[in-house]
Amino acid sequence: MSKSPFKRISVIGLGYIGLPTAAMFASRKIEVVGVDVNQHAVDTINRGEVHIVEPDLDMVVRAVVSEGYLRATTVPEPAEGFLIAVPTPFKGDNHDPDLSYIKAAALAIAPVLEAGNLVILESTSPVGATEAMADWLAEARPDLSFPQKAGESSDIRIAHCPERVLPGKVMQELITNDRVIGGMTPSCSAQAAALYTTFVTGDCVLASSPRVAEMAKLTENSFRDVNIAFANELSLICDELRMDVWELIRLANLHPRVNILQPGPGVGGHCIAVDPWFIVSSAPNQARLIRTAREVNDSKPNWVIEQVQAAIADTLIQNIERTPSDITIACFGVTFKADIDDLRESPSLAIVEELVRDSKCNVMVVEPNIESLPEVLRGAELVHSPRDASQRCDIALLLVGHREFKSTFLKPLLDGKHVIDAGGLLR
Ligand code: SAJ
Repeated sequence: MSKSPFKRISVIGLGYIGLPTAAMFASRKIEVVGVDVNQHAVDTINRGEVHIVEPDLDMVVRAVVSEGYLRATTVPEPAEGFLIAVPTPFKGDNHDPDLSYIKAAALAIAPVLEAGNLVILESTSPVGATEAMADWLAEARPDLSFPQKAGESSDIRIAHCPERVLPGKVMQELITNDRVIGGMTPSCSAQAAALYTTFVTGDCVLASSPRVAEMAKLTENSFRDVNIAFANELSLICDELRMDVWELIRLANLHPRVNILQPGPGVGGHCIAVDPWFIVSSAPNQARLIRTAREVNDSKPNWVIEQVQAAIADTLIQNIERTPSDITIACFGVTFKADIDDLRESPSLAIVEELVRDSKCNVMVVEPNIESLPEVLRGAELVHSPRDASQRCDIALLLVGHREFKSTFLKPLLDGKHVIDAGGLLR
């Protein structure tokens, strides 16, 4: 870590990445102006509170707002460095990237840009997005020179430095993870590296271009997606061959060069299930494995639902007096991964949603991390006690391995129940 040459920076987009990043710079006594289009987020932050859940973030935001180092606003202000951390969702149904948030952020800061400023794109982006951003800025400010035309002598420096932090460990990984820095010129990279070394203790590694840095981030998440797809495919094969996939993976992983990930109900979150499509969109004819991995992971929730339907049919056959409304299904976990409260893009939530809508059974949701069920699960019952749910259910659908669902505790409770262990909770 070193003393920053930057005295005042601005972070555009105060979400899951932007707010922790803004708070981290502010904690190093740099004046940070946070900008967001969401007035509620701005007001919340200015009260020293947070609108997102991330361990330790609330504490840091409270401190830096009260000390005056972090302030939020809806209107960009001049600064020496700008970091853009806005969403890059899909456009339409085709999985093509939507750069409109990046464009809107670029056009919002353009009027306040001054010669000598650094602009960093942090949003996970398809290859070419940083160059597109540079073009939008140059169009908006013909009075300034940009690296795509002026090279090293440009007034404005531009770089792509993708965020790579794991939700749930953001405040720790922001500091310790290595950073990939892709400047449009060597001095763009050098300036960006100088900014991050304010708090990053990992290495700031320079990429030869923003395009390689963009691709590196997409590659990391695609690597993980392809490996999870391999595990998910094994779970289907094992079901067909009547084997326990968890035992199989444990045995195969004894090999020193094999490290298979875990199958589950599907891949959730907004990163791993999204980013591989950006590669497919850029090189559709080459990215065949990456596309297939996405399809394998996306089809896993339907397979789990089929397992539940088979269990319901089985229960009805065993007792012909019963109807589906006499059957209770307990679903263990609905968040997108273990030990968080985030329901966004959760495959488990999608599974339970369909069961509530179509199964005609009573559905219990056992979820220790949320206080109330979302509207899409209206009709289901939220239960906090795994013991209570286990006693009352006919079918136990195990989805997310929260720490409250330890195998040694759960296994005896579920004795005699019809168990579908999609998340490997009993392994
Ligand atoms: N999952 C499995 N099996 C596994 C591991 C994960 O089914 O063996 C599932 C999880 O249950 C979850 C999904 O995959 O539904 C994604 O979870 P995750 O913990 O693997 O990753 P994310 O989406 O929370 O964060 C990822 C991280 N990327 C990598 O690990 C390569 C993080 O470092 C990135 O910064 C983040 O995406 C991002 O913002 O892109």
